[in-house]
Amino acid sequence: MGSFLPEMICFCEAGKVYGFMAKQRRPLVSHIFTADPSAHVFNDKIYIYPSHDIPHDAEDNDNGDEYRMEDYHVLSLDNLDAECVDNGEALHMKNIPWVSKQMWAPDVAYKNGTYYLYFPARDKDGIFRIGVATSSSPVGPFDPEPDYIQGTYSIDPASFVDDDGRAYLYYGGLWGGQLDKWTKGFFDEKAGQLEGDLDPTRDAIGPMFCELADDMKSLKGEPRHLQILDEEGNPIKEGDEDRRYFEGPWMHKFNGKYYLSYSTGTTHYLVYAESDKPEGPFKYKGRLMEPVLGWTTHHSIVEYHGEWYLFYHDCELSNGINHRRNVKFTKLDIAPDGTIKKIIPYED
Ligand code: FUB
Repeated sequence: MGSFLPEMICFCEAGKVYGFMAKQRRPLVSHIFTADPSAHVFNDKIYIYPSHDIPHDAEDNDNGDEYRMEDYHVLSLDNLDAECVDNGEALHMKNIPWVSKQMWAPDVAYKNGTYYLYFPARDKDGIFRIGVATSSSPVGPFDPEPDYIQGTYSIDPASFVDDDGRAYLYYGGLWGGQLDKWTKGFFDEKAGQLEGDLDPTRDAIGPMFCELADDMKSLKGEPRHLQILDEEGNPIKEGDEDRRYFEGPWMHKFNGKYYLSYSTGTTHYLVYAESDKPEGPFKYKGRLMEPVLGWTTHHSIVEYHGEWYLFYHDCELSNGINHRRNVKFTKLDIAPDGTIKKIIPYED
């Protein structure tokens, strides 16, 4: 990658820390490490809900133990040329009774005057669950529910409120995210799909999907796996690491169709699939971003003033340390049929 450095300095004022002047493909803030950006437009401003990486010197492992996050900060942009504002701590795990550690990638939904922050964390038994916290403000502080959302497990919740007001949760991630430990219908510590466990003929595990109940704090019905099909209509196999679901789901709607995008994990791509319905089945459509610097890749897609943007992260500020990430954005070109022009992160 190039050796450019962001041009703006970071400064503090009245208890708020500001980031860099927003520029495409540059870190939005540098005073903290941030990742997994879920971007939304509320009241004509862009709000970004990232993970907050904690620096340390321990080794990485396949369990994701290096991702030790304890709280969330909400970032905001008044417009795409503005300074990125860190609105301070919005939620800390010390205030959530069921959480033991690892507050991973969050997302937010807005409904009827309330903002709902969905977040994964390990419960007291070390099992990843999804919790919810509420606020009357998009930047929090968020008030957590005392227990996790019953029926949930794994990581990376992405919420989607459709035009008809129905709200959905997409979630799940392999390995450290534990989705591959639930294939028997219960949590099996010994199960998994690390490289040596892959069966190239078996259908890949799809992300979880469920409608949210009217209270937005519980599930309506049973969560189930989404199907992602190839061009011939066959389920993508778990050996197809260039296309199979790994983690980081996102849903956007474009010209009446539903687009599920996600990370392929081991091959480090962002890819997407299309459906006529929020619950799928989804047909694989293509790759939307080539690998970034760092192991993980995790994104969101948002429309702002009639244009579409990809929010994502890489490890530019830490020069490649996997758990010291920084969020960025870039403009997306989407054709009328929904095809997304692939982003090559350090070119074009
Ligand atoms: O930030 C921790 C984990 O790394 C996220 O939950 C995954 O999506 C990956 O980005």
